[in-house]
Order: sequence, then structure tokens, then C-alpha cells
Amino acid sequence: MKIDRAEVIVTSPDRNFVTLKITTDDGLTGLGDATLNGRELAVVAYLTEHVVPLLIGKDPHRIEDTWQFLYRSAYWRRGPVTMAAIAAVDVALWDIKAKAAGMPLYQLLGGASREGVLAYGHASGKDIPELFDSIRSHLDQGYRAIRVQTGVPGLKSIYGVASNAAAEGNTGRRYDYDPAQRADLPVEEDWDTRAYLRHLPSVFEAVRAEFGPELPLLHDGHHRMTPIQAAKLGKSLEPYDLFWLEDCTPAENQKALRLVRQHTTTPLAIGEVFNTVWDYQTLIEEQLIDYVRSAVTHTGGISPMKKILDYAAQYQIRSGIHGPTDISPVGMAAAVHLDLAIHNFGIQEYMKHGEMTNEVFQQSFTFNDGYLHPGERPGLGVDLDVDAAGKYPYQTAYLPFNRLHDGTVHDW
Ligand code: GCO
Ligand code: MG
Repeated sequence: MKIDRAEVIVTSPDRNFVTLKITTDDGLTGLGDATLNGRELAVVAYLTEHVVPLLIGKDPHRIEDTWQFLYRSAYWRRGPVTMAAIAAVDVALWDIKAKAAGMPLYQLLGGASREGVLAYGHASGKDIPELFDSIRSHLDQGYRAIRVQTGVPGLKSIYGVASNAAAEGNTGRRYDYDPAQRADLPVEEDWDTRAYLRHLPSVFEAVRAEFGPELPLLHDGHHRMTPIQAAKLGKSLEPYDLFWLEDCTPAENQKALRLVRQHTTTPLAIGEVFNTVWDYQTLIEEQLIDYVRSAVTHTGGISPMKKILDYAAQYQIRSGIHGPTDISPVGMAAAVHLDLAIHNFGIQEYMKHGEMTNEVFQQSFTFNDGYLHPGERPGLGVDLDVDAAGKYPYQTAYLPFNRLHDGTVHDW
């Protein structure tokens, strides 16, 4: 079997998605997600100009060899654009291999280690009553674990709160929550870490009082604190027993997590912006985190994700694979197959895609009673309807950015 062609499909049903479709000479097809939110076209160019021409004629069964060839032969290693492009190839080749074997992909990864994959959804509100409504609505949809984000008094906008931008009416969004906005320039938001630190413990106190001690609750700090601020927040949230505190501080400086860890027993999750195992070396080896947050889509695919998670398993660190709406149904399916197979599964992020996205991508994975399952179709279980994709051309969209009250740019 040989790779006959590879096409890069860009579509924007509810938001932009980049998909690689590989076709073999005997007619098998495989899909890989290459979506990098707000920088989509950079990955399109990387794939079209520098990867697709190298794939033609290759044996699609040689997944590891192809991965190593793309990673090493470029000479320039790592980075989100490169690793998203390599991920798309890796996932598409796993899709083909599983279809050739006549098995759902998770079977090739070792088979099921559990019956289903616990997923968490995003509840948010500008204030407590709106947050409670959002939590109730998620519970009604079947979610059994919930990420909690709220507005902060004195701030116009806050990460994770759908209603802010939606209320401004300029988002073009048609579903739950997506921070990327269709516009020619990124939207500016405001930020004040001290106001946030003062407010957040009272939010979790109210949520625990209303919803009880059992419901797993998560929170995303979105890289906005210094290590000592993160340590303080982790400590102040301890009474509310969080499942995790995510991205409490930017972790390019991995050693900074030593300080956070010394001060709090709140579990820590990090890694959605990481793209190789090297970004985790100190974090894993020194057990400075509890959950690995990388996306299959941004970390070079299923092959390296499995290696990172196997490494993490030796240190009792579990998975918490990134799954916001900017991961396409193809990237989500890849994550759910991996989640089902690995032993050190923790939780899977899952935000439902919009109707137009589901029209473009037909999926076999299911969400029932709080649990995802990849389904039993051979391969990933996702098909892309090229005609439907063609109805939704690319639209420029950017993630927002933050300024402090004095105008300083801050981490978003
Ligand atoms: C999460 C994330 C996302 C990111 C988004 C950026 O935990 O789900 O923080 O919502 O903001 O993926 O593109
Ligand atoms: Mg996050």
C-alpha cells in the first residue's frame, strides 16, 4: 500500500478547522486534525508546501518512521505549527492503519481499559446566579464534572465567560463558548490578577454550598498568575477540593512549579500550549503536576502523546487531554480512542461542537451520561463531507489578548 495523495481541507462551519486527508492507492482514507486556533493558515502552508509533497509514494503503515522523518529531516524542531502539521499526518496514518485492520483505533492502542471516558464541560457566568444556571444546564446535559469560570467584579471581561463577548454581539459564534472571534483584529480584554484572587475563593465556596461536595470541579487560570500568586490561589482553593487547577502560571519555566507545589495540595494540570515531551521533562520527573493537558492535535499526534502519557504514568501523573471546540471532531476522536486505551487516564475535556461542524464531520463517538466512547467503527470513526466543508470558507479569526488597567499587555 502506498500514499496516493494528501489534501489539506480548510473549512469554517462554526469556526475554522484545518484537516489533512490522506488517500492510499487502494482507496483507504485517513483524517488528521491540524487546527491551530488563530494561526490556521500557517499550518496549511507548512503542510501544503513542505509535508504533502514528501508523503506521496510512502508506505502508510510506517507511522513511526514517517513521524521521525518529518520531525528530524526538517532540522528545525518543535513549535506549534510544525507539531500540528506532524500531528495531522500521524493521526491520519493511524486512521488508515485501523481501517486496514478493520478495527476501531483504540484496539490498536492496546484495547479498552475502561467502559467510557469521563468528560468535563465548561460552565461559566458573569455572576453567581448566571454561573449556577450554566452548571445546572451542564448537569442536565449529562456532564458529571464541570469547569467553573466567572466574571470578576471590576473587570469587563474574563477568560472563559461566554456571555461577555456574546453580549457585545460581535463574535459570529453560534455555539457554547469559543474565545476566538471572527474579525480582522484580536479583541482587547482587561485583567487584574489581585481582583481575581480576591474573588475566586468565594465563587467556589458558593458552588460547593449549592452543589455539594461530590461534583468534580475544575478551574482554568489561563497562565495569568506569577508562581507566588498561583501558590496563594491553590492554597485558598484547598477547602473546595478542586479536581484540578489548570495553567496557574505560564510553565515555559518548568522549575517555577516547584514553588507552587511547595505551597498547595490543589492538583495541578498544565500543557495545552506545549508540543513535545521536552516541555514536560522537569514537570513530570519532579512530579510537579498531576495532569498532562496537551492536545493530540498540537503535540505531534497519537504516537508522541502515548509516549508522553506512558512517561507520566511512571510518576502517577494522569491524562487530561485538551478538548475545546478549537480541536476538531477528528482531533477529539483521536483523543477519545487514546483515553479509552491508556491506563493512566484522568479526565477528557469536551465542549460540544455546533450543528454546522457536525454536518461537515460525521462522528461515531458518543457522549452519554457524562462519558465519551469512540464507537466501534474501523479507524477513528470520523468522516469529512467535502461538499459540506466547501460551503464554509475560511474566515479570519483571532483569540483575544489582555491589557492591565495601565495598558500593559498581559498573558491571555
Ligand atoms: C481550555 C483552553 C481553551 C483555550 C483555547 C485557545 O482549557 O479549554 O484554555 O479554551 O483558551 O483552546 O485556543
Ligand atoms: Mg485551558
